[in-house]
Amino acid sequence: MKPDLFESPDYYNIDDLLTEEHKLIRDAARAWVKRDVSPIIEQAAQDAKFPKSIIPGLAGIGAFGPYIPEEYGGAGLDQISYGLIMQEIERGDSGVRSTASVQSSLVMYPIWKYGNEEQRKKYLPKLASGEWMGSFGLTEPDHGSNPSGMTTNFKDMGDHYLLNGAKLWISNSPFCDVAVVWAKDEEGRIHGLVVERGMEGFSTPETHNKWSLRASATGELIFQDVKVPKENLLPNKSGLGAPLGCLDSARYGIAWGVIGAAMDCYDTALRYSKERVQFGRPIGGFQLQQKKLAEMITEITKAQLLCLRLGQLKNENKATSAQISMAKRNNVDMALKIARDARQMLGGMGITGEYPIMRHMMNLESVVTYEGTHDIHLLITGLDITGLNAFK
Ligand code: TGC
Ligand code: FAD
Repeated sequence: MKPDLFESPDYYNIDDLLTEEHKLIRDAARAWVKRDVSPIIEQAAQDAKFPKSIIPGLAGIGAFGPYIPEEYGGAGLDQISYGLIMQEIERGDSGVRSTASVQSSLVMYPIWKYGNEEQRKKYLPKLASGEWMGSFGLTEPDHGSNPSGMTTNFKDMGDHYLLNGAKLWISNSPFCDVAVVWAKDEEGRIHGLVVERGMEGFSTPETHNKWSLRASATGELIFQDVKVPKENLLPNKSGLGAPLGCLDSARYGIAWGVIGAAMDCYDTALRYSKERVQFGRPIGGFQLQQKKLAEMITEITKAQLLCLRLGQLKNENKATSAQISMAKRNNVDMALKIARDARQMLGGMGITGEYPIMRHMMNLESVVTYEGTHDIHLLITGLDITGLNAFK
């Protein structure tokens, strides 16, 4: 792969709206991605291997639990810092951001919010340091967009719970040490349970042959009569709103993250357009190429402003689930369209691993599907503005 020459676009001087702390955190994450992710990520994606060597570095930039309080090992940062870290990581690769999103928003967040003090102390510091890695099991083979239909279940056996079922499409599953698993009790109410690697009957087979998120490990979580200690049930929230609350946090991070992927595609295409000569001129001088670049920077700028405002609302605890959903949908769609246009601008070179664009484009095909598909998010906005439920 070519050297990482990334220069971040900031067409509306949005940096002026960030604090010095935000910029320091963002720049540290950016420098780490340039140094430790860019040189290895193309090969990791080609080999379809999650590069475990970067786990300590992710912990070092505060990517595991950016907003979790410091007393539990988190970085204790605000929501805009969290977003900026996700942006920088996804500028490197959506799969690496996935690993950080799952660890922070889908594993640490529910333990912090729905767990008791013992559970927080047991799990959060090890997850923050990357000593333990986590996964989040909501989706099942027959229940993706409709998680309320899940069949994974547990029975109260007196001194423990007996867990049965299966989860599919689970990021980090093949190497996770702990999994936050959503399952129904005997009354059909959904609860979160922390399942640990090594528990008998718990297995995590990897899903192979993905064309997308190849540098992220995806797999199943299978539970066959797993005896889960009673102290592993998250006691402070149950019902579908519990896992959906975690998704709010992860979707927010994705809305920021994909700006990073879009910026990398735009920056690469802009540089290429000034260097690549056809018909005796740099292709960047042709109107059709300029139209693509002009639209890209416009959409990136709009996405940056959307996220900044959403971050302010999150910091004030005022962001609604529907607002977060809109930002996830809009920004992923924006990034995917930019990746497709940028790839075309590089002609044949655009399909190679010499440049990051095709990898970003393929990754974004997963990002537009997970954490709620594009269409599901359209329906969330539709319900919010009309009051009429078009899901069912
Ligand atoms: P519905 O009846 O609307 O809601 C059930 C209860 O949940 C509450 N609620 C929420 N709470 C918090 N945050 C949200 N975003 C919430 N949305 C709804 C709701 O108020 C209600 O509470 P209560 O107290 O009245 O019971 O539920 P529904 O069954 O109609 O489903 C709604 C729907 C379709 C929007 C939802 O299920 C959905 O979002 N589906 C998409 C599924 C999804 O996003 N799955 C993601 C799996 S995890 C993943 O993809 C990780 S990828 C990670 C990576 O690698 O980065
Ligand atoms: P389906 O729900 O079967 O949807 C198929 C199509 O039907 C979609 O286009 C959808 O928009 C449409 N559709 C569904 N319902 C409606 C409706 N009511 N109206 C209109 N259209 C509808 N899940 C986890 O729990 N944890 C993870 O860590 C995780 N990581 C993932 C990593 C990857 C790489 C991928 C690809 C997925 C991951 N997922 C994870 C699962 C992801 O959240 C689901 O794939 C997603 O929610 C969609 O579910 P599905 O694939 O079953 O599609």
